[in-house]
Amino acid sequence: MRIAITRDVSPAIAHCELTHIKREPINIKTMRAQHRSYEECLKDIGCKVIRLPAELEFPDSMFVEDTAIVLDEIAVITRPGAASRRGETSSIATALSSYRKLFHIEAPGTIDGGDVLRIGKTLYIGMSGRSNPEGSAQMQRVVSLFGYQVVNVEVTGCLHLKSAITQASKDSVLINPAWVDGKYFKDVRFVEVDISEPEGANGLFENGSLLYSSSFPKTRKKLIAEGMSLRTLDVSEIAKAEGALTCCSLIFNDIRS
Ligand code: CIR
Repeated sequence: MRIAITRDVSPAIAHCELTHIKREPINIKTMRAQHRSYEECLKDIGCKVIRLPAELEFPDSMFVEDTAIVLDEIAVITRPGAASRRGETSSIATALSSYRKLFHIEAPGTIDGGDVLRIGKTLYIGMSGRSNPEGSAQMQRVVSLFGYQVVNVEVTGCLHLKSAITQASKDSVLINPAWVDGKYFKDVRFVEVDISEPEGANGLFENGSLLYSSSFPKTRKKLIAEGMSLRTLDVSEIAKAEGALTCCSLIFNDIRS
């Protein structure tokens, strides 16, 4: 069984962090409806969704991906790069503690989960404005105990590594080569975003399906032509908070069952 932890939209979402986009009014009802459809889609493809309650004091707390890296063996609770987001991790640690033994990234290390792309036993970690070499070194010390290797990846022009590259199928990745160099990634096939859709590299590959945003129709066409099995979602309101598909969940195996 696959578990997907999500968190309800914070009533304070209007005060979210923004780095690469301009602030626009967010319609919280629309955002919540898009978030519900996202959760429904996860259920449809076989996940058990556990929605944590909204956190008023943490505007960005719906973006649970950034707070932990969950592997089959352990979970690493991150120390998010944005100071406003550090308090989000304690309720996530509580939620994960019944599923995994926990490790923690400590100061001065920082890691956002959005910077960690796992492919097999390799964790690619984006050296973005949010994750630093000290955080990555701490991650390496922990995960190497379980046979994983860590590769630091340079990213430019976007928030996180997974703004620039995500898994699109078992053997392929969707990439915006303007934001990350493909040279780091071994044994994968590359599908490039359409040049007019630079923000289109974040898809969520889960249980054989690729959840993908309706905001990037040209890239979507390419993915369909490549034979991907797509589930298209409107996440345009979530994008106003600089969030995308992977950010809204933490998905892992329930190894207790
Ligand atoms: C932030 O800047 O932290 C949020 N407004 C967006 C976080 C998106 N998270 C992700 O891509 N993993």
